[in-house]
Amino acid sequence: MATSKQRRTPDTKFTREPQHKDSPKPGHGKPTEPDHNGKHDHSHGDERLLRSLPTLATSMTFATMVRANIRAIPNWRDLAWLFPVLCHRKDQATLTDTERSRFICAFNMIEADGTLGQLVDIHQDMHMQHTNARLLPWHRIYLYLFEEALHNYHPDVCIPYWDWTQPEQQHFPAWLAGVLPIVNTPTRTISVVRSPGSDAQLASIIAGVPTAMSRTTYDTFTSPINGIHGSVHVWVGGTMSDASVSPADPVFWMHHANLDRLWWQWYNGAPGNHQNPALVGSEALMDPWPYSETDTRSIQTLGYTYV
Ligand SMILES: [Cu+2]
Repeated sequence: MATSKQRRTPDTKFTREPQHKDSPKPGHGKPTEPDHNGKHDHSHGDERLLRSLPTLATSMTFATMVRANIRAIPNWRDLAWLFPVLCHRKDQATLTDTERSRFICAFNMIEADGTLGQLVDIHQDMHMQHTNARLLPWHRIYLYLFEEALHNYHPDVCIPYWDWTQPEQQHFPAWLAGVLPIVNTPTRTISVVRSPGSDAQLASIIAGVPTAMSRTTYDTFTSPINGIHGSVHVWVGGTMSDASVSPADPVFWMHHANLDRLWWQWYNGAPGNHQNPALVGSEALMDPWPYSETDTRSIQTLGYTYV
């Protein structure tokens, strides 16, 4: 049983999953279904979403009730503040105390309903989502599903990003230091622990970001980003340094939101950067979910943006 108490040695951290050239896991070769109206619907009526997050279909939170009856509410269109069209993922350093506690509250709620534990176990499974071109698109869907689960409790909560490219954020976010959840998965109980390295070590890991951002092909961009990604996991240490348990730490989501943000920034940057990962066949399927690489090309279509 892999718990955070059995910490792995650095050589097993984020390097032990095979390259995407390996034969795909059987049973995940289903083609994705066409979207309704050719447009991705990220409302809770999305069948793909309900299949991916069955708890959403069975839970009856305040948010679920309001959503179900929203058309019966007078002037429901004025409720955009409550259910914004795009989730605004903000820099963690800019969050108010209320925004921080609402994020942690929503995190704890999806731990309590079992969704988080299921997501953690899926991350442990081998979906060829690391050390290859699938890292960014696979985790884009993974974060999207996590955020949708948060919305079941707090429709206004979006995943904060930890912008470790900023020198003033090159340390572990202080407001999270005391947040050490115990996460139950269908198979395990994970007690989150950390042992962050020094600020200087983090700064030196991050020093490779500008070079990565200047690359003009997806592969040459994603390769150094992949390395920086893993190094930050190891720098945080403890639970974060072990891919079989890392999503139990809330900072996992904030770290990956920043990677996702950098990818989006790179994609919309210099002409020539608008490259999508060259994934074909089962590689392009973000298993175990029925989303494909093409579903990951627009963050607005997935329902969020970075501010
Ligand atoms: Cu990661």
